[in-house]
Amino acid sequence: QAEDNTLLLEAEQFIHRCYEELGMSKAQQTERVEEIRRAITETGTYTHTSVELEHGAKMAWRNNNRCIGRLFWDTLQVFDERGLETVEDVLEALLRHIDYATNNGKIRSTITIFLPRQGGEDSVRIWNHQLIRYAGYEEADQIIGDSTSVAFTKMCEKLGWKGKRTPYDVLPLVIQMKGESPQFFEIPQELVKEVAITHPQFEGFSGLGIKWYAVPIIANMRLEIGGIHYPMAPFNGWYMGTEIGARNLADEDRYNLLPKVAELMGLDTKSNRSLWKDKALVELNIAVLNSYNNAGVTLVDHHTAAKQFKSFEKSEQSKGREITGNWAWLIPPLSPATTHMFHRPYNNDIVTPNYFYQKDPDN
Ligand code: HEM
Ligand code: NRG
Repeated sequence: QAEDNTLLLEAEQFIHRCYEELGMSKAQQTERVEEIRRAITETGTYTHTSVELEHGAKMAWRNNNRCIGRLFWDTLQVFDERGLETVEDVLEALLRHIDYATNNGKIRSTITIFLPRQGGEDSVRIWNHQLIRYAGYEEADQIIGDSTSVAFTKMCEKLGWKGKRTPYDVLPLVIQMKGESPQFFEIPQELVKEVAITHPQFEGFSGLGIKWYAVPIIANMRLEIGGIHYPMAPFNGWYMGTEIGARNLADEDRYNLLPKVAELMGLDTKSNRSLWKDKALVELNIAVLNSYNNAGVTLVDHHTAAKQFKSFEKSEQSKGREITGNWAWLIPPLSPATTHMFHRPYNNDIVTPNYFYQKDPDN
């Protein structure tokens, strides 16, 4: 009963905000809230209309404090796949998402929403962190591939998947329907767009054999709208260059490529004061920006992204909405003080709808 009451309160608050933003009347709001009240009394829950689902997913993006890409919140393409109940249909919808979002490089911000949690139980869960992600293998003295994927890669192998053991093996999709064991499915290669990283001046760069995938599709976050939880709602925009060039490829515990890049540039790696890491970092990021551009794959540099975020701040202010943000996540990992975000504070309060971390599914 107490839980029902929280759900109703959350629903009410969401309906009013959502309908108000969409220019719907007070009468429509009251009528919908009454309908939801009855549904919750009778069934313990309620079902979003497609309009509520679509706008709720957009609000959730707009409310995410860590995202610098929020200017484009209203352009999100929402696929409503709440009707799917078999693993085959779910797989098909995921592949459709990858294909639609990739759009041969002209990336479209997309979310696919599957069945919500019901009576505290998840009908369908995906185990992947992102739909497309490279495997990581722990060898005796090193890690091959992406260290962030080591645990998940082991789990895939336990299910019977076998990777080629290159540094860039695309992991399979692992889907679990309620009451069933998880199943893995290889993503057809032609759906996975990747970009070989080369440098406009340093020719030796291509010899490093670096690549990255085109579309970051976060799959393990829970979408919460009006008290309803969607544990499976993979979403994507496009990359900001630094995510790849200043973190994925550069972090010592990820692909750790700065020493190799520095060597190729002929830098003095013995002296911290040569700033070899900083120089290598800049060139690695230039390589990422150029390579995605040449490949016709959407990606934004951090200066442009910061400007876009500034426009977002202004446009939210003009709509009378207070913006929230997480300073530590909003500032880019390269030259942070060149962006306006560095020089002002952000209120990190969590507003719903939003995307949240959740526990990995039980296996
Ligand atoms: C975080 C950029 C679209 C939701 C981030 C981060 C960046 C970013 C740079 C920080 C990531 C990190 O440091 O690991 C962008 C860009 C987009 C975009 C350039 C282009 C359109 C989206 C979309 C959604 C979204 C479409 C959801 C509908 C989020 C969320 C986080 C995030 C939930 C936080 C992830 C976490 O907590 O781990 N975004 N984003 N973003 N973004 Fe966006
Ligand atoms: N840093 C992660 C991806 C996090 C989300 N970033 C986005 N999201 N751009 C990485 O793989 O590097 N998005 O929805 O576009």
